[in-house]
Amino acid sequence: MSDDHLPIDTLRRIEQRILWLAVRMVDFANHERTQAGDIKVGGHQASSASMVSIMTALWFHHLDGPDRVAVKPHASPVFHAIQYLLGNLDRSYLTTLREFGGLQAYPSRTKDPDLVDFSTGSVGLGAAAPLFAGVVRRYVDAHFAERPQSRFVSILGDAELDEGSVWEAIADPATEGLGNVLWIVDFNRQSLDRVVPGIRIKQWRAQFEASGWHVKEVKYGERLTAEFSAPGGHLLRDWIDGMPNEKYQSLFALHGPDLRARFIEGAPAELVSLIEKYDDHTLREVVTDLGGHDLGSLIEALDECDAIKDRPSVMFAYTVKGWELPTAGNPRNHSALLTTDHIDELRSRSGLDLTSEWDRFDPASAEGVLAARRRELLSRPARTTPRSIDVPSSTITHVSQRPVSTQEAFGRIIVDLSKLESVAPYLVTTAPDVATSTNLAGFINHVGVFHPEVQRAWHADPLLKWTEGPTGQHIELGISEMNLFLLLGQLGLSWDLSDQPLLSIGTVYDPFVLRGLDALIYSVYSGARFVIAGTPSGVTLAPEGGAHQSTITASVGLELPGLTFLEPGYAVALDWLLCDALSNIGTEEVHTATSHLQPATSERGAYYFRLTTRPLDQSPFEAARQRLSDTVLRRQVIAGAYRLVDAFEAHPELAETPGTPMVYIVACGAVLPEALLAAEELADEGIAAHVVDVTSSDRLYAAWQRTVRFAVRTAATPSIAGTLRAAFPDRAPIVTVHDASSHHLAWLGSALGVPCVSLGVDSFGQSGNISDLYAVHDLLPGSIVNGALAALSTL
Ligand SMILES: Cc1ncc(C[n+]2csc(CCOP(=O)(O)OP(=O)(O)O)c2C)c(N)n1
Ligand SMILES: [Mg+2]
Repeated sequence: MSDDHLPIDTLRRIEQRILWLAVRMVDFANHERTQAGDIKVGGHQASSASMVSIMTALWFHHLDGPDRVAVKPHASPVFHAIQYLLGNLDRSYLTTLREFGGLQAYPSRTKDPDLVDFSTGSVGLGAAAPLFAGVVRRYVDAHFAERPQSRFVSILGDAELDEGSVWEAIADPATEGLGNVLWIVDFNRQSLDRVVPGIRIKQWRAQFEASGWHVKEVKYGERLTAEFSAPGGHLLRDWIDGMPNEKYQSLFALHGPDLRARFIEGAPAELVSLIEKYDDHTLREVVTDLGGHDLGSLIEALDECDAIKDRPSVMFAYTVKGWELPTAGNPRNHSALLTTDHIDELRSRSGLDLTSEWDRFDPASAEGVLAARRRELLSRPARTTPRSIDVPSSTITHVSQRPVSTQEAFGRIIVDLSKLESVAPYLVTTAPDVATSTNLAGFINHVGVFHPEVQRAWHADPLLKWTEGPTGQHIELGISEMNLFLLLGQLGLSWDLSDQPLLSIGTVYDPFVLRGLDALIYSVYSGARFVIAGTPSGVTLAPEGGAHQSTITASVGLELPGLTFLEPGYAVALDWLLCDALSNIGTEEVHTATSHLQPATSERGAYYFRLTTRPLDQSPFEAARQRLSDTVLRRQVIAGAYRLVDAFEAHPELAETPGTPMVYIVACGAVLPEALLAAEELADEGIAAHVVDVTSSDRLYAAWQRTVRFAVRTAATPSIAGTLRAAFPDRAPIVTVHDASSHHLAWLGSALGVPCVSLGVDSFGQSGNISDLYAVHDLLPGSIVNGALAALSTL
């Protein structure tokens, strides 16, 4: 599009107003809202200023309603200023930046009052998220009716490119060929601490191009470009291009002869005489004319990237951090705040005074008319009816007579679900190169692997049909666990970003949950709903050794908000829990204007199943089913714990002996057989040991915390939560046993108000067999018996 058709002057006035509002929001929060002695509020005026032109071009010209954008964390004030000018944010919010209940420091999908598409904050993750949203949209379009065309845009800081997550994302074949993805790098050559040394664009360009991206540089503004074409202009170009970043940035703080003197330091005589034609003022205007602040150049470049339909585009928009502010280009400007004098000066330069400083544009002005038009064009229809996917409450109809591991059962349950008409279309799995070794092969055989084009199979494997094409329902990734959690996060937001609920399931070796942890946190913080299975886990995968054994993952699962942690040991318990989780994920809530402001409970988010390859004899669970009935047992399994063995039912003689000591053995997952054997040994000693299988420490802990918090808030005596009471009806000491950190279940003693001995894995593992390693970590029945005796002795 040519400049003639653009309302450039109107856009410039809008750009100036956005700059003002963004800077003033931070200023108000720091200088007017805070009291002396308060903790510093902070905010980023310079980082915001850097992005003002790019974001003006996007929201006031380029974007359409279906487009989705991730905004660099430190440009949050710019985003909210734009939403305010468009009429999507109430004026009262402008003075609430970083205030409790106000505008968030960094854009948040779940906490900001205006509609944020992607949360950002941990640099390099929000930046990559739109690429994975593009992967999800490609999948949704291939499997369901095509959605209105969206562009997935990321506007990121240049220092975000230091994060490996960015490069992992663009290198994965699953993200190839997405013509609707655009990244705009705010290329201000500054990070938090410094002006970044060296000219890195060549390296970055090569890396993006090697990954199949279209690269566009918007380096100079129209003014400077024109000067380059004038006679001798190549000298000017070579001189600026070859100048170190630090020197170039320092020009922004200089004026008059000082700027000229710095600019020509070390310059050839021809250049010095060439620039004599500019007076000092013009020289400054010319040499600081960067493309990332030239709306015409930006809009032209955006159109050029749009025209590239077969691959993603990245645009390097050269900007200056602190554009139009006295802090421009200063290496220390990251958190610098303008003084009151500077704010006064910017206010009047923006044509405002104290009475009009927070105003929107006059609706009759050209800016007001454009804002109203853009608001209408960018508006999105609100969904009014929830959709739900009908997931059954169980799939297993026949219980295996042979021992079965939870990993094996998991694979079979997913295959069974994929045979159900009501569920099958929505199932999608993904794994970082561990699909076959985490038991997804059966599902893959049944539904195939996703690829935008049908791929020829070169190898026929009778056990695994790796058929790739647009109908496949498994998305295979390279080994990056960061990519796994970024993709799961976007699959888990598909109900919002692609208007399609999905039942998304990922698998990963359990220890490597921690390898992708930041992306997992990012995704659950964003409100994504998915299932992740960490398998195999713990020292139970004994020969694999310490590098593959997980110990703290269970605690991560329990402690992370927005994620429910589950560790069943038996196949039917897993079946019930998985169906329940998928059913929750498949139930869409109606989005109301304020529903995104409600605190997210973990039950609205993601589910983490920690599984094992150790086959367990299923008969103890079947006995509990007989004893309790499916209805009661299912309720208790889902609530987090049930009594697997009732010592008095197993050994009626113990009930008949007055004063029989009683203890609870509390265990999760793979170690249940040792707990059962220990209970038998204790019975031989005349001690009644009930075995409690904890299927979700997370839900038990949440139940305990609910009663405790209620007591704290109402100054009442806490009661024992119903879930805990059902599994632990009597008061007795407990010993906890877990193939994970002993700390994970240690709180149960406090929750029940009884002595507690906790056994678990508190050091790095090593290779061996299960009994070698259980012996080292005191998980064998003999140690559990001793643990029970120790707990009893402290009563
Ligand atoms: C993962 C992570 N590490 C560190 C930070 C702290 N941090 C915030 S901004 C920033 C530098 C960002 O530079 P850039 O992306 O170039 O943005 P600019 O401020 O230049 O606009 C750093 C290190 C963070 N937010 N996230
Ligand atoms: Mg930067």
